[in-house]
Amino acid sequence: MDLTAGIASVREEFARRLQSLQEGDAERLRIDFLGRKGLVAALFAQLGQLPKDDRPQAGSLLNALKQELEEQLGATRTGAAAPDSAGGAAVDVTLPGDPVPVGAIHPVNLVLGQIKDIFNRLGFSVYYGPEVETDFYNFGALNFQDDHPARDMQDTFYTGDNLTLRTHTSNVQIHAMENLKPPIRIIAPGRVFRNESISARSHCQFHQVEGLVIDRNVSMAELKGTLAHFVREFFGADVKSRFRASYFPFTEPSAELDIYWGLESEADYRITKGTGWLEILGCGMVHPNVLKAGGIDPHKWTGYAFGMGIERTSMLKWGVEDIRHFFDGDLRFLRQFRS
Ligand code: 2NM
Repeated sequence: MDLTAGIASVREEFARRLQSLQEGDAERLRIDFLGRKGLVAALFAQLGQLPKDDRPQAGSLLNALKQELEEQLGATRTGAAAPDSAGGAAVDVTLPGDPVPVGAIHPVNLVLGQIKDIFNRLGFSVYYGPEVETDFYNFGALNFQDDHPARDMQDTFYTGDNLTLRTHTSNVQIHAMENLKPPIRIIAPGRVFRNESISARSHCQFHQVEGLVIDRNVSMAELKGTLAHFVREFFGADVKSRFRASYFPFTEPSAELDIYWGLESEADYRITKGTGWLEILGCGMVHPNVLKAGGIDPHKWTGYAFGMGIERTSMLKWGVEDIRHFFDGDLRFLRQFRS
């Protein structure tokens, strides 16, 4: 038989079989045409009977046929063949695809982004430090006395002899004092850890952002102006705020900033303990001992610092009632922050 006619008839036969292909029959079809004793192999066997000069061209025609049939079979297997050429087993490629779930920025990062923006506009840059920290950077340099209760195992996670999971981001400020030359204006965001039992109000991990300014003649007045500006930007221009004297080991004098929350609902009474005021952040003038520990001369430079909890701030901003939501990874919670 003429080889060209043979090729045409095999191709025709293959198309006919493909047309009426039933699910699961593709392998039979492959064996019949492309198997070791299949129709294509039979055509290859005829090559030897051709005149020598005709063999190369006939060979390449056969190779092309083999490749063509393989491709068509491959297409039916992946289901990509159009329905009219592949029969019942094909997939309707015109159907819409499966939806791809779209994520959302975590509310901790959302609030942190807003805080960074506000302080960036005031000339602060962002500075990071380690979450596992030595006693010196987490406590000693921050003017915590050796018998301070925060150093107790009850309150702090120890990971080694002299190593803690940091209990605040204030360790970053000491690194910044050591590594940068004043004037310094930084905010330090990050994860912190406390050995507390987990409840709606407290968690063993949360996030803080702290700030540090060191310059010549920095005053409490500048601290108050900066933080009053911050709360107006963050909570709205008409927010009422007040400074209240407080105590921290690393600052002197120290203060806390409250915003007026209002006393309209029963929940307002509960979260403000009946006062209408809510504590937002702690702050103060950096203690001379802390400047010295960071290698800065307290006779030449003064500074102020502040710190706030990010989850706590987010809970106030959005009325989240349980801090555990931030760490559960529950999409029903997280999707509410999709912008
Ligand atoms: C706060 C409240 C008050 C603070 C102080 C320092 C440092 F290292 F500069 F002394 N960093 N952060 C500070 C002061 C933090 O958080 C409630």
